[in-house]
Amino acid sequence: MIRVYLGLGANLDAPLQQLQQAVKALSQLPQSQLAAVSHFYGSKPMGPQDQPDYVNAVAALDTTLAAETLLDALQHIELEQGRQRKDDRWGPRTLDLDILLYGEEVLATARLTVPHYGLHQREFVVYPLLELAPLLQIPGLGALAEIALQVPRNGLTMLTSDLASGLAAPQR
Ligand code: A4P
Ligand code: MG
Repeated sequence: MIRVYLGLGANLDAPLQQLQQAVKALSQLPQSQLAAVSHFYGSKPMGPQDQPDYVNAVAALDTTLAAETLLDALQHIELEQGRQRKDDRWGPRTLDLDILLYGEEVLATARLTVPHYGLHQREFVVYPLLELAPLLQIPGLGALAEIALQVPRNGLTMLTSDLASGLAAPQR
């Protein structure tokens, strides 16, 4: 089994529910066991500011799927949840699933850059990941806890389950 960390993000069509549904889909992946999911966090959009705030989380998955097979499965989940790939970089989306880390491997293929290129600069990745793995070492970058010292929180808020259920409540 390889320990993989995945970044989850959504900012369209009830993002909290998108993340909840994604967690369920991850728990059903073949050859895999969902080991842990961080709290959900509210975060300000990186990139274009004229888009809604995001909900982000990080999941730990133990798997025997090859990295590109896992990527296929993640992209399938994104599409199932209504993701439309557009050209606008960093634009809004119903669901984004990124492979942050695949064991200790460093991958640079046409389809995969692992560790994920933005991992160490994004508060919405660093802090949820720190929650799951405070002692984690990032290949090529060093201790996650040290990296976090350099990353401002930028308004990142942990969504408590009360708040989360409030936000997820259907509109009346
Ligand atoms: N790809 C390469 N490496 C990886 C990897 N480690 N994991 C390739 C997943 N995919 C990887 O991805 C484009 C291609 O990247 C894939 O086909 C895969 O082969 P995509 O999901 O179609 O495109 P994208 O996600 O729009 O592009 P990008 O540059 O990955 O966007 P980001 O970096 O994910 O940013 N603000 C907040 N607060 N929270 C967010 O989650 N997310 C984004 C998207 C913008 N602003 C955000 C957030
Ligand atoms: Mg992506």
